[in-house]
Amino acid sequence: MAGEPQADCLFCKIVAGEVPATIVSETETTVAFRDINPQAPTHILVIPKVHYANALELSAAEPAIAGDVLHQAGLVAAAEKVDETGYRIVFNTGPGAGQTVFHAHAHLLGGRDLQRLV
Ligand code: IU
Repeated sequence: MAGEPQADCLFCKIVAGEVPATIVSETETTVAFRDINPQAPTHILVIPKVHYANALELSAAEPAIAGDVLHQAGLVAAAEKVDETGYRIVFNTGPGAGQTVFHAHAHLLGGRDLQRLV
């Protein structure tokens, strides 16, 4: 069923505590943890506890939870003190954009000079 945990999903396993992760925050609807292959001094993934393949599917089915992910990313940015210098929130969507884990997630990147993308 939509939103239910998927047996073969790494991030569902992190939500369930079956795979270890360095968790920096947890709410009723979200978990935030450090990326194992950080691309910046602060590189944190904020994910919904429910399973949707990408941010668009999440926002279509559960707009309030999509908002929670974004809100939580901002709170984590402030906790990491990257809000003063600036940070980037990225939702890779689809293999062509580099998405490798098909459970919606926001990358929060900060702590270094971030090249302008657009
Ligand atoms: P992507 O947008 O789907 O490519 O992001 C997936 C991220 O998940 C990527 O940056 C990985 O380094 C990260 N990750 C992780 O934090 N822990 C893991 O066990 C695995 C991937 I596998």
